[in-house]
Amino acid sequence: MTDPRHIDPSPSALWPTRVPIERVSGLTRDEFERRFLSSNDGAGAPVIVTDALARWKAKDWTLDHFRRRFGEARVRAWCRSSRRKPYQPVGYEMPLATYIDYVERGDLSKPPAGATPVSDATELESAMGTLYWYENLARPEFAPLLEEFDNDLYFIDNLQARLAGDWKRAIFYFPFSNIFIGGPGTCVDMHKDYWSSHTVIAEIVGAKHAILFPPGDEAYLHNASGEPVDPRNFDPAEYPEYANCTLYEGTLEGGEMLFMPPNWYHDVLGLEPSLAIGMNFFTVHNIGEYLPNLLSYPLQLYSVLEKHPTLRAQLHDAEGRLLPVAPATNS
Ligand SMILES: O=C(O)CCC(=O)C(=O)O
Ligand SMILES: [Fe+2]
Repeated sequence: MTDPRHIDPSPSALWPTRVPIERVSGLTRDEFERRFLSSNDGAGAPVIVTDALARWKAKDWTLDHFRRRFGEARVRAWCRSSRRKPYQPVGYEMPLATYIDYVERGDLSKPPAGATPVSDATELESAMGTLYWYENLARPEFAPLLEEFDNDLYFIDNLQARLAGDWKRAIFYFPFSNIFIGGPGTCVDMHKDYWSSHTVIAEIVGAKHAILFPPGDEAYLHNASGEPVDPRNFDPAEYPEYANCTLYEGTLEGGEMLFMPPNWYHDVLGLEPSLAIGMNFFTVHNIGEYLPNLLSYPLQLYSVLEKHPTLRAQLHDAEGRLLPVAPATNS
C-alpha cells in the first residue's frame, strides 16, 4: 500500500527539456521586469521570490490559527482532477475545523466523517488527488484577512494596488483572489489562468511542486480531444509533439511566492498540508488583454462590489436606489 501522505512530484521522465525555476530575492522592479517579464521574447519566465511575504502579517498564519479563527465556517472542498476518467468532480461540505483536521492528519483516501456530499460522484481515490478547499476571499467572514496581506508587491508594479482606499481592497473581491488549504496530493491540474493575468501563489504554510510551460507550447500540450497533458504521467502517443515543450519545475516552500507571467500553463501538486493565497492581477504588460475582459463582465463586477461593506453603501442612494441615478430636477 502506498502512503497517500507521501507524494512523489516527479514529472514524467519523458520530457527532454527541463529547466529549474529560478529563486530570487531583493530584486528591483527594473531587474524583475527585464528578467521575468520581458525575457523569452516577451513571454517572461516563472520565478520563486523568496522574500515577498516578509512584511505580511499573513506570513505567520498557521492551519491552527484558521481552525481557531474560522473553524465553524462551512466550506466545500473538492477533488477536481482530470486524472479521474470520465471527469467527475467530488465535493464535500463541512466546517472548516473538520476540513483542517482531515488535511493535517485525516485519512486522505476517504472524506472526513460527518462531511456532506455536494456532488454526484462521492468516491475519493487518493491517486487522483484529495479534497481541496479553495475559495474567493469575498465571504464576509474572511474580510479581516484582507488587511493581513498586500497586493502591492515590491518587485512588480501591480496596477490594482494603486487603487485608492476601499477600492484597493475591493479588487480582492473580484473573482481572482483565493485562499487555498489542502493536504498532500491536492492537485490543480494543467490550465492557464484567466484573462492573461499575472499570477502569484503566496505559499504561507507547506510545500507544493509546480510545473509550468511557456505560452508558445500550448499546441503541443493538448491531445486530439483538447485535453491538457498530465505532465507527471502521460501516454506519449496521445501527445505526439510533447518533445517540443520546455518544462519548468520547482518546489515552492512555505514563506515563498511563485510568480507566473500571463498564459503560462501550470500544474501544481501539494506535497504537505498547506495554506496559500493566490492573486491574479495586471501591470502595464497585460492591461490591454485584461481590461476588455473586465469590461465584458459588468454584472459580475457589480455583484462583487456589492459584497464589499463600504463600497456597497456608495453604490446606492439613501433610498437604496442603485447609483448613478439621474438627479431630480424641477425644470
Ligand atoms: O496552489 C494551487 O494549488 C494552484 C494554484 C493555481 O493554479 C493558481 O493560483 O493559479
Ligand atoms: Fe492557476
